[in-house]
Amino acid sequence: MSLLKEQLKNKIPAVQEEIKNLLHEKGDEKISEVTVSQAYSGMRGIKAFVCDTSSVSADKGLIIRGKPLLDITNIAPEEVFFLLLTGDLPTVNQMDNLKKEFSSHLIVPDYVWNVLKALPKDTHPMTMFNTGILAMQGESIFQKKYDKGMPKEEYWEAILDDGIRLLAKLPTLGAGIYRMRFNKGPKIAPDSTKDWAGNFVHMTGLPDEQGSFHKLMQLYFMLHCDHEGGNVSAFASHTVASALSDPYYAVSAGLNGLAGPLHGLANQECLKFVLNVFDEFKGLPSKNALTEYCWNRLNNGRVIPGYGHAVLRCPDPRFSAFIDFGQKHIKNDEIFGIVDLLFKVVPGVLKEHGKAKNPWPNVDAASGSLLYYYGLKEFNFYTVLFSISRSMGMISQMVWERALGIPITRPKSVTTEWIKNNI
Ligand code: CMX
Repeated sequence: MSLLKEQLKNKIPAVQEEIKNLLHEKGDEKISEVTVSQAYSGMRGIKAFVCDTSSVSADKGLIIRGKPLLDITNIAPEEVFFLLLTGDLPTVNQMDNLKKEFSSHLIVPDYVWNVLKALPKDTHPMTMFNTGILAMQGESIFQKKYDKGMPKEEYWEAILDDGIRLLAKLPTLGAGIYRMRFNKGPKIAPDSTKDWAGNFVHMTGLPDEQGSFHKLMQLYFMLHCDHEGGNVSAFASHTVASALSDPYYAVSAGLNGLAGPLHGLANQECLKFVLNVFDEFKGLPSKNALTEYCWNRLNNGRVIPGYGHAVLRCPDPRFSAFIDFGQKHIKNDEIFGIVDLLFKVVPGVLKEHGKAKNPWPNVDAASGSLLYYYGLKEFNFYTVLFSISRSMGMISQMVWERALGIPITRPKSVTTEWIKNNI
């Protein structure tokens, strides 16, 4: 048994017991009330379910298992996955063991590539990525064991087995799609001696003599790993998994939500916006010119991508971590300069505009300029990178939901007629 599974096996019974007692003591207490306007506006702010892998505070941002994000930006993606699942950072032994487990499941089956080759040449990389995941559904251990009558207590283990196998393949799938979709030549085989992010960099075929692109991808895959349970992708995958659809179905469902421009696709939209600024002004504009440019966009009824958030009310610490990286590694780059200037301009513009509740940058505002610098210029690929990372959070949440026996998601909707007659 893997050391990760062993650690979870040791932890789960105590958490099950704790929650049983909590339900006994406080089961009838209220944690939220729902107003009519919340019912018509994306259920914003309603506390309606539990997610322990991470939480998002309006004024501090992402906190992973009690650790504020900016305290742990140095850890590797494999470490953050262990942390999301167990609440602990792995020991050296546990980390080696997890890396070995990932390394033994790197190969994406040939039939997946054949399915992807059959798609139109201009298919969006997110469609290819999600199709690739769904095509592998027949590999699911959970589904096979379920068909044979697996007892409920074993669900979480089968979800974890599927989750590790799927996560291990995602850099291979993503990098293969990158090369296929953007005519970069034949796929590059994974290297089982490399770590998760390093393997991705290796398989893209992009140059990285100094190792800085590897460092960026480690940070990128770490920062995007989870954002509590209520965002579109996490909530979609949570809902689908609650029907006991296996992780291939549930992760792909979540990522279909991530592909929306108000969610993960904002990273593509954001770099597109930054490059448009660059083209318009043939370089870095003045502060006044950029302010006017932003107002024109708002007046045309378009959002400023990479700004605003449903929960955050401060600059996103994931944005700050990327800006720190940029200041260290690509300070004088002109595209990065525009991102930096937007940070000085957009919050003031959005405040004056008066609509967005949060005028500050989110995770998607800075990442594109860094990827672009390192040669990953095809911005409609960027949400695939977000997806590779966010799958860690979805899978961690799923493992715990099955371990705790959380039932099928089924909130009650009401009709407008009901509101008129009953409120
Ligand atoms: N630019 C312009 N208008 C914005 C805005 C922005 N960046 N952010 C919010 N607004 C507008 C909303 O469109 C809304 O307008 P209407 O009343 O006309 O519909 C109004 O301000 C109020 O919205 P809000 O309550 O502040 O924000 P929501 O919780 O409804 O939406 C989000 C949050 C992220 C979808 C929104 O801020 C947005 O569209 N941002 C730009 C896209 C983006 O960066 N998304 C990525 C988020 C992070 C991620 O999931 O990856």
